[in-house]
Amino acid sequence: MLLSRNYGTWLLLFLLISPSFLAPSMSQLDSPWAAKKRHMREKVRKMFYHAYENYMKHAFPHDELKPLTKSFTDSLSELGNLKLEHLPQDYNGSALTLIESLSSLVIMGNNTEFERAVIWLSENLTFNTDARINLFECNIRVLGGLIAAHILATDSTNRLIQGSYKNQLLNLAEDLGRRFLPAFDTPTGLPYAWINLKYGVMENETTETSTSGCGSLILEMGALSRLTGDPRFESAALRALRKLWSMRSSLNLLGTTLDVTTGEWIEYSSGIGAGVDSFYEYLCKAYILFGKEDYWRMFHSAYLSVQKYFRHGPWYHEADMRTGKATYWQLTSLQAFWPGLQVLVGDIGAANSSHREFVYVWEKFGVLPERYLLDHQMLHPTEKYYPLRPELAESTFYLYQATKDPWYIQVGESIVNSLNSYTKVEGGFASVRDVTTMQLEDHQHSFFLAETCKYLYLLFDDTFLVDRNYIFTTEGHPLPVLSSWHERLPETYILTNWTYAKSEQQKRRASAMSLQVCPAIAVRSGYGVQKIESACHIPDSRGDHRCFTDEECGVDSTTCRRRSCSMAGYCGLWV
Ligand code: DMJ
Repeated sequence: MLLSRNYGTWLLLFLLISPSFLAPSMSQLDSPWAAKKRHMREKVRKMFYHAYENYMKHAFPHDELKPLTKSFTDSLSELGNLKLEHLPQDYNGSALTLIESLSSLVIMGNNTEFERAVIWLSENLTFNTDARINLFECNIRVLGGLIAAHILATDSTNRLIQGSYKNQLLNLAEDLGRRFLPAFDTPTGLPYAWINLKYGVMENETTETSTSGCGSLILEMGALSRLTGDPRFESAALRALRKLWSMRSSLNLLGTTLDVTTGEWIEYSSGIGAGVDSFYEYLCKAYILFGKEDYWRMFHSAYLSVQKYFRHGPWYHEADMRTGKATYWQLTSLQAFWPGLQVLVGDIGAANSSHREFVYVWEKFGVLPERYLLDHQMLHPTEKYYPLRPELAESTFYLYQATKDPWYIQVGESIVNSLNSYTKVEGGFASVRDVTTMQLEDHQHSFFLAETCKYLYLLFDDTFLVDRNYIFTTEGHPLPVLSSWHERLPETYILTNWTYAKSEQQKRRASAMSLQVCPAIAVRSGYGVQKIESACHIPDSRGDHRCFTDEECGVDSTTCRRRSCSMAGYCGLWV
């Protein structure tokens, strides 16, 4: 393991930031795909402004737009599906969609509008409000949005504001971060899911939270500490993350919901989707952003367990954290971020096959339904909606960056066309209530501007990333990878075991990470031959490999193929 533990991530990071990887060559510019990309980029730009301008006209400074009735909703306080009881009469919202749009404006080159927005927020935004907000949602959307915008505003290469900007967004972020801190005051250090911005944790507040709710705070809070010099934000988030990790099972699996006062699990079943998704994402990205070995170790063990216990071919089901036994066979729209994360660690083969399954379901329905029952091959009866989620566009962007395979451009085009045909209305873009009828719902979520449009735009035009080194938070807000934020640099680079990704021009070295996780291989190192654990390996039920049915056979560790039971009653790769 010691051999190439940092290798995949750093290699991909190198590839993602390398100018030759990003900058289009002349022949690329001349290719038919270049024209297609320019055309699609303009289509996405129009989509973004249609959503943005309608928000500014009908909903700003409230949180989100209701595109069918051209009105607004102050949804920040209701995010996480709980209703707010404490919204003051004069509450005007938090301009959530504007904050979420800031980095997208810069990526699309609209510095003037960005500057206008920064000035407005500097003069008008306040968090001293009697509003009960969801910590996770407020962290990824508001804190993340402000921090990313502050960094963009102070980055001289953007030629933004400069003179007139006096760190107002950072001051707002710091104020918000301070209001988060009382949530962490629990016996376990795991934060409450809900907090009142003005009064802190409320009486009789629920003690239930989710794994992603308390385990995906480290990027924003860590960045806030690095920017302000106040270590309290990063330590609170890190303490919670460590506590959460200590609650893993012997299989290195976590559940979905837990109690922050007792540190006991409430829901033992989990997968890679709702309630857990960004926990995995933040372990990996925290390692990239802060360079701490701890994050990598946690991520690596967690990733192997996901591949081992949740993966079934290209699909990911849920499993009980205690036994590893499958619980729910469901594909959810949120899971579609996973191939993007796999690209970051270099497991491109696995990313590609799972991405294809999500594309298949997207094409089947025209958009991605919230929940699809894999065992019954049917939609979940009550979760037939598509709220303009970004995850498939996000993974498509990562896979295109890594492979330059034009097929991903076609996938992006199909996503754009579906969004325009099914969800565009005069007053913006509306969520789909039921993917079987394409009946719409009166809500344009802020992540449509923060993520969906941004990833689609970057898929067709990555100019913003050229010569830059950013990672994106789970809400699509860019944070720069700075050596000054790293405690130390990666230890080893191993120049063996390359895998190759398809490209327009030439084979490009992608990563050896996929060889580390699947299949099992033997690697020579200074310490002799090491066997690398296979993530796909599932042993046969019996040690002597005897069987009566295929179900008693496992998955071969080297080829990752399912073994079957022969006529003579032995498990093997018989077909
Ligand atoms: C976004 O708010 C974030 O990506 C979050 O992590 C989960 N997904 C939603 C959008 O689908």
